[in-house]
Amino acid sequence: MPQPAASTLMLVLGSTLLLTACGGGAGVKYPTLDGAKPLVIGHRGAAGYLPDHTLEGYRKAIELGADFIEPDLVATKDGVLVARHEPNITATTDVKDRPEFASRKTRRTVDGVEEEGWFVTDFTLAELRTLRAIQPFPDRDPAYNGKFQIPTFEEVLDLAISEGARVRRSIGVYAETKHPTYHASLGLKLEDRLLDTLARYGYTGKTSPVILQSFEVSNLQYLRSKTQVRLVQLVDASDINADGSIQLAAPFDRPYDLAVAGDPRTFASLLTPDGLREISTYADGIGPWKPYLIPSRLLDNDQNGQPDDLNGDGQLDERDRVMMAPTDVVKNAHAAGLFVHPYTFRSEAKRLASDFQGNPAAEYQLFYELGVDGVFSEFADHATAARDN
Ligand SMILES: [Ca+2]
Ligand SMILES: [Ca+2]
Ligand SMILES: [Ca+2]
Repeated sequence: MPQPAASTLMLVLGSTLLLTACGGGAGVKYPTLDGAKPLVIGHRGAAGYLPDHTLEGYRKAIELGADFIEPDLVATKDGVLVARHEPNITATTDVKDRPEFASRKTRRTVDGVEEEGWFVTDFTLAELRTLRAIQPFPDRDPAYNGKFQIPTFEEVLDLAISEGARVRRSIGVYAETKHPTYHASLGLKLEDRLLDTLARYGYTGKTSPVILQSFEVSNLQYLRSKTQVRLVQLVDASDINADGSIQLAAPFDRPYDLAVAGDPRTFASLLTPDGLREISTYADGIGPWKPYLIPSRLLDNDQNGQPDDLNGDGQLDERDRVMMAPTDVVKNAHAAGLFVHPYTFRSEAKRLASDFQGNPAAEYQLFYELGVDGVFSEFADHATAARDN
């Protein structure tokens, strides 16, 4: 292995030893913005185990130790906020197998990209209730496909309250406004519906058990003018190149509201010191794709111009990547007063860089040592174990 990979591996091992030496858990002082231990956010619920965005999945995340559950919010035709990763529900529900909705299949343009399928915005809540969720990752357990309904945002809030009381922990709700510009174009703006719902629960302050997140900018600025609940600017990219540099291709190159407005800022420019200071005028934290914090690269040790299949399994995936040195994004974000919650942590061996040798704890340790304030995890049990044990 060349030098960078070897030194990164030593950093991983060193981190593990440091936390172990401190006894883990309560005795550890984490280099977070406020010194508190990092939050574990149950990404889409417990997506590693159960279909995304179901009450059963959120309950499982809480059971596995998540501090927050993470509904993505889209609006129904009759204006109800429900939890789905996308307006397009072709991959996450059994809608394509429902003859009664066959005629609902259509084409819609989301963030400048035309998609075919079934869209939440063409269904009333009552109609959506008849559908059942399915696991969108083909390599994950399909045993629960067809069993669980699509929940409303209110049901998610209620679940956090009732399960929090049951497990005697504060359970927060970390809600994402999905495709705000798309929803506004259909006359189904998300923000006031969201604020009205939160107000009914008394969630209007910085200490409310709620965090709101968006990949767009202007809707966060609007939310900031109306509420003091914590806000997070998500920061996306289209991919990571072989050399570890971030790839920015539309529509994942910049917030879609900025694209529509002709604003030249990219997601990467949001993470410069100036960009972070600008974010701090309307948000409390950032949610960057994790390669912005610690990139990884493919190797070409045999110098044949092609990336090397490090583990020799005939395909190129995360296992063939090596972690690189951390960037200054966490340091600069903290300097701007912003907390940092990177996404997405997934435990499957093929989703872990070679440095971690199939052990998800090693990845969490590396990011916790860097000072992240929370992690979006699809395996909350692994995230909390790496933090607390
Ligand atoms: Ca999300
Ligand atoms: Ca090669
Ligand atoms: Ca491989």
